[in-house]
Amino acid sequence: MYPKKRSSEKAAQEMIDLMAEAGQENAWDRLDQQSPQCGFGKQGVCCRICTMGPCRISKKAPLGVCGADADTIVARNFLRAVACGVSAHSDHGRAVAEVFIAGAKGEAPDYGVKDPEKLHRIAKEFGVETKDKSDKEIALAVGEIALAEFGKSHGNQLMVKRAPKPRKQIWEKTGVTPRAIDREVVEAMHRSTMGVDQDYKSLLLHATRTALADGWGGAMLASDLQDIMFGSPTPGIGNINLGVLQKDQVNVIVHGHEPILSEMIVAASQDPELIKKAEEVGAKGINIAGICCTANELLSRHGVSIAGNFLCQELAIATGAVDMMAVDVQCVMQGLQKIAACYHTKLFTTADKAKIPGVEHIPIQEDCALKTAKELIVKAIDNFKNRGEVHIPDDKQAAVTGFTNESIKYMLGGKFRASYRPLNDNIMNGKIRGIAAIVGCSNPKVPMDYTHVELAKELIKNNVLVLTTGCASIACGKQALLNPKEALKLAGPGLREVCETVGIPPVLACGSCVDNSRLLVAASEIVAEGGLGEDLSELPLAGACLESISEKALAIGQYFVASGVMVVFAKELFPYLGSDNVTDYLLKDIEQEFGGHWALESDPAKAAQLMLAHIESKRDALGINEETERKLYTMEERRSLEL
Ligand code: NFS
Ligand code: SF4
Repeated sequence: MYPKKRSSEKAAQEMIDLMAEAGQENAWDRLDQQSPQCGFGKQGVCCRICTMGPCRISKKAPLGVCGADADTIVARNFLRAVACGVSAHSDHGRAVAEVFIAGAKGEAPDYGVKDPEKLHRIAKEFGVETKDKSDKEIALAVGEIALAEFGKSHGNQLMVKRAPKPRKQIWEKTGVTPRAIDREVVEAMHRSTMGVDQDYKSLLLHATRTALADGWGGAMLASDLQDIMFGSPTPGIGNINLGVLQKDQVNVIVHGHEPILSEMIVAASQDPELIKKAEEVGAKGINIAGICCTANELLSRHGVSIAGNFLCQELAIATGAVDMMAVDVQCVMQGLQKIAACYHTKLFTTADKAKIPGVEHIPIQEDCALKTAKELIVKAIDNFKNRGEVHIPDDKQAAVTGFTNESIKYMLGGKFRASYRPLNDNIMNGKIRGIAAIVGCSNPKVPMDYTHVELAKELIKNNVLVLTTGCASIACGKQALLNPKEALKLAGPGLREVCETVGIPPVLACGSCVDNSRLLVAASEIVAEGGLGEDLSELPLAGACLESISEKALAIGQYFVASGVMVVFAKELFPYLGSDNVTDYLLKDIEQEFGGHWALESDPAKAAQLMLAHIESKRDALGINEETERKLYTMEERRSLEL
């Protein structure tokens, strides 16, 4: 079904070939060594949560030692994966909240308030008194409330208030309104230990609650606090792909997720003294580039180039041009240590939560973050002279990124009458059929970027506006889909007309994976704008993640489903199909409760058809298809009369 190559994109393929010639191993080679992979694991029917096991469910042995059946084991595995994904996003959110508070207290002098307007907006939302208070005082109050969301003993997630009323009622009725984030995760772990919750539906319902604590909690807080602290993204241009590495400059790569590190590295790289130092070693400057979500954060806030997405991390080092790579948390391959040792790249871990044996650890501490970032850059400069042979693929694409629920509104309606009205009108009149979210990673089981790009092309051709985040967004960027001039050529006439009028590409890069929560807020505001139903589940909206690696993707999928959205996932990358009951629930029955459901399809063309059919069915239900058809019919009539 997939094209038989490792990457659908030229630069990566070039580096993969080069690594093969040099005898260097990467994720694709290790996948080959791991193949064939365990069939029980692929079905989610392996349980090793107690020492009577590990138990593997088969026809011959349909029950674990404790008597647990496939339904329980698959549901428990699903719940645990969601809980891990939620923990990753939300612990990122917590780290941001802690630095935010330290900044407000003056204990982290390098972090401040860059978007006071948003600070005041969130303060109002949180019920924080702002009269006669300084921004720092307000930030402290906001930060304390945000931090409490992770572990408060009573009440529900505050951000849930942003959802449309019928949605909140559904969550109340089904008992899944998320409480403290930590509590949902702890309860997930408790329920899924040996001998606790053994009803697959009950387990899956808690997976929903846990996921909602992320989408409408931890991840949403992360995005909002980062906006206040580092500035809200606004649409701007940058470059994406390995070709952003510079032969004649000191190349520094920041890789991971939390802007707490990468923002400081960017600031440090602009220090005139360090630039001078770089020149002294024969470099023309200091070039910062990002990998993974931290890259999305930096491009959308500062126009900093993106070297690539998840599977590019080893390839970047193999160019021989990366003088230093600083990583923090999540999606960092341990394989980097080996490859960095083979080339000249200095690799550093910076988060105390994430260390790698054989890699020097230089923690970024909030009270002296900029100073540490400068030290890291000095190490890169000192390493410039150690470069061996350099091979940088000649590929990069200009990309417009930086779309948020706020900035899309501004683009549509202008700063003074920012509104989703024009978007709603164009969905209602059928120029735009609907909205699709394309999210996710890159996985060596799929030719890199292939599904994200093909799916996006198919959807925009059919007049669907695409919003994208994470590594999917970088994939689209590498293949010119975030470049308005190129991408609009591929868009259907209605979508093209609207995008040209507003001045946006047909694929909107909305940031990192925690920023998926921005899509929920945007969708809620589209509902509030009117004309497209009362709830998120009524919108002509669908989501897809056809290349994923991470439990985070599962958490995102589950909170989208629980928010009323259909989510298409690649069947091969969904290891929870070993129970018919769990499959039936996630693919069908869950829709009756939440209005959204999972769908499984690996082929991007077929996934696009599923999404288009879903979007049209929602349009039918809203009655907006009838109207456009009637109008067209009258036009035809008029024309025939004229003839
Ligand atoms: Ni999302 Fe970001 Fe990329 Fe996947 Fe990893 S970087 S949080 S998990 S691989 S999109
Ligand atoms: Fe086996 Fe049950 Fe223990 Fe799981 S909990 S390992 S199924 S005995």
